Amino acid sequence: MSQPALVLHHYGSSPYSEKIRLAFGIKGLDWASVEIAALPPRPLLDPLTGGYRRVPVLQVGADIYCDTNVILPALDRLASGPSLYAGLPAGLSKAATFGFERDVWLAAIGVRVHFTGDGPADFLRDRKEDYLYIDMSHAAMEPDYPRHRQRVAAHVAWLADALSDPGRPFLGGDRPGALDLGYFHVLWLMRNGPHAEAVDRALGLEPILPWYARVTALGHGRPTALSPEAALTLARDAEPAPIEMRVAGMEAPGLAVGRAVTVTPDDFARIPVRGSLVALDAERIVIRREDEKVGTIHLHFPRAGFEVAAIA
Ligand SMILES: N[C@@H](CCC(=O)N[C@@H](CS)C(=O)NCC(=O)O)C(=O)O
Repeated sequence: MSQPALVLHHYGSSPYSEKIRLAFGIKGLDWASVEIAALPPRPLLDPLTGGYRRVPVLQVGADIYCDTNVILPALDRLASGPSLYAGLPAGLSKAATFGFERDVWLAAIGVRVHFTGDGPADFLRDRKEDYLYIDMSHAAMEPDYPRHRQRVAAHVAWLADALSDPGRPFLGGDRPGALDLGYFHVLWLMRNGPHAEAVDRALGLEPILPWYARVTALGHGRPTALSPEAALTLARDAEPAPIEMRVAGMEAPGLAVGRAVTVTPDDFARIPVRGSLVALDAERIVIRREDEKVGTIHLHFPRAGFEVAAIA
């Protein structure tokens, strides 16, 4: 398979970005790394995303993949290297990851804040107003710490059970995959830093630390730094790739190819992205946008966790 240029827009402390960096490691890929700010403004990313503000974003020429739930299947489809869905049915892996991330994301942030205290004021303001819609200061989250700890610990116990067979180094068996990464990055959010051992004690992580070390050792593949300006040029000079899917089955009235639509996350950072509908099936939505800096681009979103609506 010829290797398309894979560009990841991300920042170092982002757990969802770590999920994708490790996927590059599993697949042994070369990739271009565009480091972005941990909070907006991100003026050199906006032309590519049309307002989608979460991180990471994968760019393959003029195709932009928003959300890790669409990035991982895209990597598997487009890039060489071992499958991210070896050992387990892909649907099981996707469903378990989605459910786990949804159930524990705020609780995991609460656990982290318990051990690390407050971030800077502008960070707290941004996360409250434009991302999580809650106050993630230590003072606001601390009363919920026992509930948050308990919620995460219940999932950790299931994870420990799933990994209890010593002949099973990864969740899918001998080979690492997307499900390992879905669990790992949330634990990484909480453990990353000098307080790791305290987190281990609080959550009962001891039994799964050998697995955690194995996932860490997968590494990040081979990144090369790319400037955001060069990424915009790559998009401008490329055409969106032909897509293999069309609008399929049983959809709401008005969802036809070419129709103006919005695509909006249904959990955090609920900012609608406008475009014209290119394709939609049970797993993915693709919309087309025109931008003066980058020309025509296709944005790809997962169905799970996003709402698509025709614009009246
Ligand atoms: N469901 C999304 C969640 C992404 C997400 O919440 N990412 C965090 C960073 S790890 C984020 O966007 N935080 C706000 C920001 O960086 O602007 C995915 O799988 O990509």
